[in-house]
Amino acid sequence: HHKHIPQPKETLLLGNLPDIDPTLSLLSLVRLAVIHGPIYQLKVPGNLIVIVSSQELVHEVCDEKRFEKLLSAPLVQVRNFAGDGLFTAYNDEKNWAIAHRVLVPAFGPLAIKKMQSGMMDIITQMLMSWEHYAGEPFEAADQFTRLTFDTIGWCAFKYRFNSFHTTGVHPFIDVMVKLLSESGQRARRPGLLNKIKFRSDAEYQSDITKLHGMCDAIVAARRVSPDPEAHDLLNNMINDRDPTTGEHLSDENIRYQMVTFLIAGHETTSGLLSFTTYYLLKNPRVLVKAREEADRAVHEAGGNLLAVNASKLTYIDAVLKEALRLHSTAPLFTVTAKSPKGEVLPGGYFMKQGQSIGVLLHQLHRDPKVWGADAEEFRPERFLEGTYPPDSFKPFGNGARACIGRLFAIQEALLTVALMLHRFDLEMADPTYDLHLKQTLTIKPLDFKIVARPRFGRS
Ligand code: MNH
Repeated sequence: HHKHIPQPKETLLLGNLPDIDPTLSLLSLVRLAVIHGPIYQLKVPGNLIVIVSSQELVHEVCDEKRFEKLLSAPLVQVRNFAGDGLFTAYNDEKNWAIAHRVLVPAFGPLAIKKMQSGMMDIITQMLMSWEHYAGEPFEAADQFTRLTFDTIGWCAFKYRFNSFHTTGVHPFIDVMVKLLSESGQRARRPGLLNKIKFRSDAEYQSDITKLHGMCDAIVAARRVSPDPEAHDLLNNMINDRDPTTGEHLSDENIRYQMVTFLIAGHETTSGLLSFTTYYLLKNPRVLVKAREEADRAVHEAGGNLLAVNASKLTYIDAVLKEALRLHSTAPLFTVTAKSPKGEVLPGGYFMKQGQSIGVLLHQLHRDPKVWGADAEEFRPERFLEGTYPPDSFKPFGNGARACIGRLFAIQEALLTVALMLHRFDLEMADPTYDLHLKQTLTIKPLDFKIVARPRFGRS
């Protein structure tokens, strides 16, 4: 017989809904894991979710022969504008397999290396804007969001958002952020209510039309004037054939991939850079070592930023991993049992097919059996010292549905951290600041402000 899954006490009408803070559900899920252990279930109206968070259980649900990605409720809403793009496609959708085969090489090491000059272009713009702040505090997450958006726009489709030339944000970004937040809310409302709220539904639909229009215009322009030297993802999507079927991506699917790269590619990386900066400033010992590595890399490149060898930044790489361990900016991914007969997890817990199982990275990455007694400490060396058991570190998700953009993200973050440490002395605007989180689809530090002063005088 199957074992009962721990569950917080339910209320009569709302089930476990009162246990979850809608503005910061991550911390509610973490609190419940501390109380109820590495597996528990929550009943929310119309849904039952199981949350797992030990290496032992996560290793089990990462077995792709038995478990597969399940689109969570907010991701189903994101399909309204990201369609069958890679991130929101169902596992058996034909366009997922085609786009995956076309895009894996486009996100591979050689292609990403070619994007270094594009990345440096935007990083340099950001650092110039920091000089203009001239010692005035600014919000780290705001700067890094401009950076990652502009980088995706420029490296993926040679489009300039020019976020460092305006105080506001580009209409594209505005529409996108609205759509993402509305999707979260729609996921929490019963379907009928979404239709009844005419005003907001009309605005939602018109925002989707605008977003698609902007993407379609970029594709149309590239078709009219091809740019074989662009070395961007748009060229891959227009020109490359699927090696298996020989098919090209359709214009509609290209549009969905563009929306997907903008969603998946900017908030996660900007959150990573924000948390990394926070931890560097909280841990001066780590900052000193990271800066030595950055100075050495710039020196070895003879000051030529395009020649900086990102693959030599091994300590900064460990710093990024350690930041992702403590705060995975995509804090949860969701899987389900593949077999109609369901699966039994270690401990005797039965998971029926279709039952959503959320992997809670925050707790997984602190599993004391894996990370030891100093799991809460920021200590990048742990990633240089040894190896960890399989599926104990999953900030980029799992298997075939894992992040396709991880090399892109890591190279962008490595170069950004190295350059900002090389060029600036940084400090917290408020030395007493303690980490607070802000959650949308992803997490970021809330109200984290820094001060940057050029190390070598104005350049
Ligand atoms: Mn990314 C999938 C985390 C940067 C494009 N990404 C995922 C998943 C996680 C993830 C977790 C799995 C989601 C799931 O199982 O439902 N991604 C990250 C993190 C960073 C990141 C933590 C940065 C740090 N991702 C990027 C960047 C891009 C990108 C940059 C694009 C330029 N990610 C994707 C795409 C997918 C994905 C596309 C979906 C892949 C697939 O299912 O085929």
